[in-house]
Amino acid sequence: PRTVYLADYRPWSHLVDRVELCFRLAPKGTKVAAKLHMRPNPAARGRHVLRLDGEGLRLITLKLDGALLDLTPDETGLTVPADLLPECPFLLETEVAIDPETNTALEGLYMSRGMYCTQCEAEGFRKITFYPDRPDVMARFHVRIESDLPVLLSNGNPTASGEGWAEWDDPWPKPAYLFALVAGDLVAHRGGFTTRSGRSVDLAVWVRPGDEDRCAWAMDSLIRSMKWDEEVYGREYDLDVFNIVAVDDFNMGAMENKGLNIFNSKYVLASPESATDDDFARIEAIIAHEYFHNWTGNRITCRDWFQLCLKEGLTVFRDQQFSGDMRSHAVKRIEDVAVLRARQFREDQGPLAHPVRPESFVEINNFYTATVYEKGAELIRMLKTLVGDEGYAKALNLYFSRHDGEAATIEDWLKVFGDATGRDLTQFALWYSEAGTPRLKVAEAWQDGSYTLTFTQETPPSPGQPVKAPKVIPIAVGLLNPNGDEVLPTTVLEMTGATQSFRFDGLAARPVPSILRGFSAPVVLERETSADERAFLLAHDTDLFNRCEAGRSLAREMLIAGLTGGEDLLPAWRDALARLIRDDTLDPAFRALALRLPSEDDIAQALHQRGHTPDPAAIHAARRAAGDALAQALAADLPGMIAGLGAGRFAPDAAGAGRRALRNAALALLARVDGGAAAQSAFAAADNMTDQTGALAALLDIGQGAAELARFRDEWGHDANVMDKWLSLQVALAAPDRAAAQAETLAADPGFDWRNPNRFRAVFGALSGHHAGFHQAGGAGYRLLADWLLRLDPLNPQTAARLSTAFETWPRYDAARRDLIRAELERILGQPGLSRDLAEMAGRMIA
Ligand code: B3K
Ligand code: ZN
Repeated sequence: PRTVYLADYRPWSHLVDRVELCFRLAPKGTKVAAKLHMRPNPAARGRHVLRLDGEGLRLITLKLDGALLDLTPDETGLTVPADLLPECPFLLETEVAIDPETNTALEGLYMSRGMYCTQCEAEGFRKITFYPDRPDVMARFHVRIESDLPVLLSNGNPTASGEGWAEWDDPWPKPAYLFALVAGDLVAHRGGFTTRSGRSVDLAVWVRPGDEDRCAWAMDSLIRSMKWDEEVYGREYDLDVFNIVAVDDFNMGAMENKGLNIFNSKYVLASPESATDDDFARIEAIIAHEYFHNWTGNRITCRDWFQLCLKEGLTVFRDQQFSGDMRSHAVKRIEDVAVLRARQFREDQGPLAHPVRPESFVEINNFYTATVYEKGAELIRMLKTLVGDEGYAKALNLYFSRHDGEAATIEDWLKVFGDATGRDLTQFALWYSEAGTPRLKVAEAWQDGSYTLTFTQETPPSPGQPVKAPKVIPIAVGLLNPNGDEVLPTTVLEMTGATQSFRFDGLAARPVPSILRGFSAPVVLERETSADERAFLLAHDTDLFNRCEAGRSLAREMLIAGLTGGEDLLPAWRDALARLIRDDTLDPAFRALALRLPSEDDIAQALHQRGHTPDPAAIHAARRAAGDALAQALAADLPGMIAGLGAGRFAPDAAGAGRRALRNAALALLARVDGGAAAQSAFAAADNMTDQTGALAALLDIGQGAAELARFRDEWGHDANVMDKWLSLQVALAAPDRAAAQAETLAADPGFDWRNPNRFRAVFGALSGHHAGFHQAGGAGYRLLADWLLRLDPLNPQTAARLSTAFETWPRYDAARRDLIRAELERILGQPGLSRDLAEMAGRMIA
C-alpha cells in the first residue's frame, strides 16, 4: 500500500462547481448517477489528466459533454486522458452500481437494520461514485433520492418531494466527505430554533419507531449548542433545517455531515431509566461537537487530511468549553485531563506516537487519534492562554472572516493568531510538528524572601524524531503560605528555553507552589516532594484542578512506593483522602473524582517512565489493597454518606450527577467491607441507570452480583445498547485470571452480534481496558484479542484497526510479555488479505 506525504500536496487539476446526484436505492444494485460540472483549476497550471477516485464501483455509463466515453476504471479510480478534456467548463456524467447490503465496513453507503445511511469521512465517498475525494475540492450538491422508504434525507434544505422520491439542495460548497444520505422507516422528535438574525430552523432527531421517547435530551443539547455558539463564538446556523439521525451500526461516535448529522444511536438515545449520567454528559458533548463542526470543519474545512487537527482539535476544545459552561469547569477539566493522560500520553509514549499534524499516513482512518483530537485541543487551549481571552476572540473572528468557504491549513490558523495578536508563533508551531510528551522538571530555591522556580524541559524521542527542540510552555503557577493562604494568585509563566528560572520576591515565608494549575500544558510534571506537601495542597489549593491533582499524585506515589519497595505512604494518603471525603462543603462531583485511584494502566505508565518494569498482577493487588484500606478507614461514615446523598427525582444535571457519582463511589467502597449488602439493596431500589449500573458494578467488583446480572438481562435484554453495559461490566470487573475467559464466553453466545461495532467494543474494548486481565501472564488475553481482530478485519477493518491499539504499550513490559505480544502482532501481519488499516497499525507497533 502507498504512503501519502504532506510534502506531496498539490492542488487538484480541476474545480467542481456543481454536483447533481441521483440515487435509486436498492440493497443490491443501487444506481448512482452523477453529473459533475467542472472546469480546469487555474491554480494547477498546464493541461492535466482528470483523475477521479472510485473503489468497488461498477461503471455503467460515462459521458463527457453528452458523448459516451469508453474508459475502464482501475482498482482505485478512473482517469480521463488530458487530450479528451476541454479547457473550458464541461460536464462529466457517470452512472455506477453499488451494493449497500454487503457493505460491512460501514464506510460509503451501507445498511443498518433496514435503513440506508452513509459515512464518507475520510475517504468513503469514493465508494459511492467516481469523484475527486479530497477535502480541498468544494462543490455545491443537489441530491435526488428514489426509494419506497418513507423518510429520505440528505444535506442542505429539502426542495421537493413526492411519492417515492425527495430532492435536497445544499447551497454551501462542501467537500465530499461531508456528503450524507439516509433512507428509512424513521420517526422524528421535532424541535425548532430561531437564530439571532431571525432565521427559523426546523430541528429533528430521527430514530426508529419506539425510540422517540428517548430523544428529548439530544434535542435539548442541540438547542443549547446552537445558542452557545452564537453567544460565545458569534456563529449562527446557516440552513433551514438541521437533522440528526441515530444509526445502530456505526464505526465511531458521530459525523458532522452538513445539515444532516449521523450518530451512533448510543450517543442519541437517553432516558433516566436507560442512560447513565455519563451517557447524558457524553451525548450533550457529542451533539455539541458535531454541531460546532458546522463552522469549524464545514464552513472552514481542511486542505488535506494532514490538517485534520485544524477542525478536530478546535472542535474538541469548543465542546470542552461548552460542557464546562453547562456544568462545572473544574470537574470537566479534571475529567478531560484524565482522558488525555489515559489515551494520549499513552499513545505518545509508544510506537504509535505521531505529531498532532502527522506528515505521512497509509490509511487516514488510523489517524483519528487521541493525539489529533485531545492533544490538538490542548494546543488550542495553550494558544488561548498565551494570547489571552481577548486575543483569542480577535483571532477567531479573523479566522472565520478570512477563511470562510475555504479549505485551510495549520499555517493559515497560526498566521491568523500572529496577525490578530502580533505574536510570533514560530516556536509554538513545534507543538504541531513534534510528537512526544515533554517532561517538565522543577527545582526550587528559597533565600531572603525570594523564591525561585527553575524548570527544565525535555521531550523523549519518538518514532522518526530522535531529537526534540524546547517548546513554549505556559505554566500557570500559584503560591500558598504555609497557613494555606494564597500569596500569589494564578500567574502564567512562559517557558521558552530548555531551562528557565522565575523569581518571586518579597515573600514573608517560604511558599508552597501550586504548579501547572488547570493543567495549563500537556506535559508530565516531575516534581519530587513530600507526601505532607501533597496532602497540604489537597487540603488547601485554591485551584480545584491542582487540588485534585495533589490527591492523585499522592495516590500515585503511594502505589509506586509500595510496588518498588519505597516508604509506606498508605496511611498518609488514606488519612488525607478520608478528611477530604468527609468535607461536606466540597462539591460531591469533585469529591467523587478525588476518590478515584489512578488506573492500573496509569500506574504502569508511571512506573515505566521511571525506569521500572510494571508487573500487572502486583499493580492490581496494590490498587485493591489501597481501596480496601480506604474503605476500612471510612467504614463508619459510608452508610450515612450514602443515605445523605440519596435519591430525589432524577434530573441529568451536574449537581444530581455529582451526588450520584459520590454515592456510587461510596457504595463501591462499602461493598468492600459489608459483603455487598448495601449494594444489593441499592440495586433493588434503583430507579435510574446510573444507580442500577453503580450498584451492579459494586457487586461485580467483589465477585458477586450473579442474581443482579440475571435481573438486568431480564429487564434490558431487548435493548442492545443498554446490554453493552452488561457485557462491559462483566469483563471489566472480572478477576484478572478470569477476564479473557469471561470475554470469550460472552462473545461465544450465539446472540452476540460481534459484527456490530458497539457490541465488539463492549466486550473486547473492556478486555483491553482490563489491565491485569489483558496482560495476564501466559498471554491468553493477547491471543483472544488477536483472534477476534483477525475475525473482524475482513468485515470491518476500521474498527479492527482501532482496537488493535490495545497492543501499543508492549515496550513497557517484561521480555516474556513483549515476546507474546510480538508473536500476536506477527501473526496478524502474516494473515493473508489483511486490511491496509490493520496492516499499518500492526506494522507501526512492531517496527
Ligand atoms: N469527523 C468525525 C470522525 C470521522 C472518523 C472517520 N474515520 C466525527 C468527529 O470528529 O466529529
Ligand atoms: Zn470532530
